[in-house]
Formats: sequence, C-alpha cells, structure tokens
Amino acid sequence: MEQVYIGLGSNLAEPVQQLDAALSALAQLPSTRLVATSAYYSSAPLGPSDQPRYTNAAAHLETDLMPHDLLDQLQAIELNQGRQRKAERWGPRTLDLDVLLFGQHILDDERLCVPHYHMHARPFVLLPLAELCPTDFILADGRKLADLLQQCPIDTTLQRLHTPQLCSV
Ligand code: ROI
Repeated sequence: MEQVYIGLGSNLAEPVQQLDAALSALAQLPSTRLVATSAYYSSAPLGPSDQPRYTNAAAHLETDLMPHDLLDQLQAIELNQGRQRKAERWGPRTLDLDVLLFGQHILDDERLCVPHYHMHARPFVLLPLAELCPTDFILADGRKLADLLQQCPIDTTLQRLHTPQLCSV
C-alpha cells in the first residue's frame, strides 16, 4: 500500500460538479481506497487570465496500483469527464488530476514527475494538500511541506469553499 496525494482542478463545465464526480471516480478505482479529501478552493487562473476561475482540491489515496497504472486510471477519469488536450499551454480544462506525491517514490520520466514539479509554487495545490498531511510531513525528496507552504507566493485570490460530501454521481 502506498500513500498517494492527488491534486484536482477544474475551470470548465461546473467545476464543483467536476470535482464531485472525480472524487467519486477516485473512490471506485481498483485496488485503491479514498482516505480523505480536502475542502474545495477557488482561485484566479495561474497562466492566461482570459479563462474562468479554478476550483481545486486534494485527495489522499491508499493504493496497490503502480504509479503509471494509477496515472492511466487518472487520465481515463479526465477523458471520461470531457478533458480535451489542446495545443494551448495552461489553457482551461474540465478536469486535471495530478499525482502530487506517491509514497516515498521519486519519479521523473516523460509521463510522471513526482513530487509534482510545480507544487511548491502553487498555493492552490499546497493549501489543500496541507489539510491532508501532518504538519511535519517530509516529501520523498527531503523537503518539508511546512517550508514549501511558508516559501510559496501568497495568492490573494485564493478562497476556501466548502468541504465536499462524498456522494455517488
Ligand atoms: N490555475 C489555478 N488557479 N488552478 C489550477 O488548477 C490551474 N491549473 C493549471 C493552470 C492553467 C497552470 N492554472 C491553474 O493547469
């Protein structure tokens, strides 16, 4: 069993409903248990500003899946919820599921970079994640979550919304 943390994001087609549906899909993954989910957060887009605000959250999973098998499952959920891969970098999306942390693994290949490459700079990733981890949490690469939180830029647009009630969608 590995302890895995997933970042969720959406800014198209009813983002809150997209995250609700994604969480119930995560809860049904094979060989996997959804342990906990963070509150939902709303924030202005990082990147091109001519797109809607994002809703973000994090989820804690326990899984026996291998990292790339989990990634396949996450990408299937994204596609199932209408994700279209466009040429535009940092464009809007119905659903983004990122592997933030996968146990004590450090991975860096063409499909997966874990710990997630951008997480240290993104309050909309770190704040939800911090709800699910102990305050003294140390990442696989030795960085302390508390230090990342302290050092990351302040996002004045970030708002904490409700905590999702898991329902079957
Ligand atoms: N901006 C915010 N606020 N939240 C996201 O999840 C998000 N995801 C992205 C980019 C386009 C970088 N901007 C984002 O992929």
